[in-house]
Amino acid sequence: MPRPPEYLPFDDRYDPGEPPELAAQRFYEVMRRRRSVRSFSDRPVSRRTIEWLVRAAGSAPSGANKQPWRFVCVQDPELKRRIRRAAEEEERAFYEGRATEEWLKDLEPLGTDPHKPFLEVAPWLIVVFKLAQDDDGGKVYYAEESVGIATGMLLAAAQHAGLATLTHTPSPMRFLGEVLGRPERERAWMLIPVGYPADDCLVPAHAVKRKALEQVMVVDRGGRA
Ligand code: IYR
Repeated sequence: MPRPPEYLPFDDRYDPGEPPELAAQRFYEVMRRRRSVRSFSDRPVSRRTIEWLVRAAGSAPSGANKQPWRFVCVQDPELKRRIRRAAEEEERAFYEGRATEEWLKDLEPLGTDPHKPFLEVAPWLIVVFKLAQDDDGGKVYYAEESVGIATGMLLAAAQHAGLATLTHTPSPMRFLGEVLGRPERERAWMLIPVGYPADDCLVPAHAVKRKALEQVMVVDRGGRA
């Protein structure tokens, strides 16, 4: 016989202390100022800070609450050097042939290239892994969606703390599991440098543009034509 689930009263509710319309706007005002940064300062960020970011990410919802993620936080200069070297090798192959013409054209306004010095300069690299299997060998569900949500929450937590991030996806990313000695069931999913932007940090104007609300939001008209 299946055991009935245990339930708890939901009494630790978050109250923003202001109407939702204001709270939602204030959050937007924080998030809209997030930029993907490719020029980092070497200003340190405490391990405690990174722990809070990972706690925030780990509070994400996930399929059957399996929490199919691992956040490997790298600060060791030698590991960062090895990650940079391997990432740049993949990126060279990408820019020099693997990428389609169309892809390269789409990247032009961002000004990206195979050089990734930020992988050594940023004080932390958070390598997000997706678990293909739970740590106990059990199944995971909607792992892609779950890791995506958790990573989005990590980015939001960093922004809220005044820290810059980059959603970096060197492809293929297999080398990350190898360099970091992770088990086979952990699949490298995203590489996120975390730190402060360099004083002279520039961001591509193209990346600042966002679609208008009307382009991304559709509200039903209550069945009226
Ligand atoms: N991974 C490469 C290329 C790249 C791809 C996309 I899609 C971007 O939005 C940005 C860059 C690189 O990091 O340079």
